[in-house]
Amino acid sequence: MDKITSEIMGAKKIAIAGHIRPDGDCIGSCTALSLYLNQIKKEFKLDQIDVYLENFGNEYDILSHTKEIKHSYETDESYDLFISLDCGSMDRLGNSRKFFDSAQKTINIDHHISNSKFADINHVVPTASSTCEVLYSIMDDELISKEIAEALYLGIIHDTGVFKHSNTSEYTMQVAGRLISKGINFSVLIDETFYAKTYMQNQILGRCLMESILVLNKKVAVASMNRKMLDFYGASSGDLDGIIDQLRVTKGAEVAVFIYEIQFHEFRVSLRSNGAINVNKIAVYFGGGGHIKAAGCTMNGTVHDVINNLTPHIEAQLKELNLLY
Ligand SMILES: [Mn+2]
Repeated sequence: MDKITSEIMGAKKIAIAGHIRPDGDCIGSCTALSLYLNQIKKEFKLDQIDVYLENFGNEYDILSHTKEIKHSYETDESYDLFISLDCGSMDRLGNSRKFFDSAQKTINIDHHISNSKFADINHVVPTASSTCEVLYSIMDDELISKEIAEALYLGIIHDTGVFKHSNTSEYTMQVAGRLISKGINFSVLIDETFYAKTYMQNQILGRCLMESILVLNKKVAVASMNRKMLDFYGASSGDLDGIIDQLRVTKGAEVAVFIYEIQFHEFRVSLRSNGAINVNKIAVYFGGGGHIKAAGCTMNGTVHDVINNLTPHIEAQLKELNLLY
């Protein structure tokens, strides 16, 4: 912890970035840290704090200062310090990788069990629900404003599925309690960023569920979206949030699989487990990663290739646990 503080103290220009296709925890943690650093800017003699993230949905504009997040990477800026948040590996930094490469020092703050500890200083807490929870634990509670609390709370609710997933700990709830004490409107944050769906998002959810299939003795629920369908709806990755969660609660299913085509014959694969199956192991095998119950990877081929390549790995674990028949 002291290391992180001393690196921040020694830096003038700081870049903050998260993973590609940013989610709530990624956006929340980047926003919270930049607000926090701005708060201590004078005292720490920081000159410039820039946040870089790929485009994300406007539901996150409910947070303060998301408008100041940079989405363009075409700049010659280089930084004294680069802080990576919620990102398990260097390649998941996407376009902000160049700022990582050119920075004097790098810090990696995360909670993914698969984190490859790619920075100079790595603070990875796999038991934490979210990167926002990790950030809270290293921040001075007294310096956490209402705006910072909103950003941290948003990240926690997104990664815990509103305190539903098993990554929610006693500490998570204590942190959430502290954040609530800052006067945030948590009901609005939860509804508008987590549950609210556009008509198009609802249509896609409905279609994915309608066309989903059960395989491996109904233990695995699978849904997919190809490029043509995504283009038809004008959907981006953020419009697909929640589909995997609905698949996971299919009665009898141990694993949920949701795949969508990023570009021709290249699929983003999301995996969720109800506890018995370690989906991180499967995602890591295919070059991805995440958590035991929630992981993802990128795979190539047709939809059928992807499913056919994936299922033997789920089958093997189901067999090992005598869960298949
Ligand atoms: Mn996260």
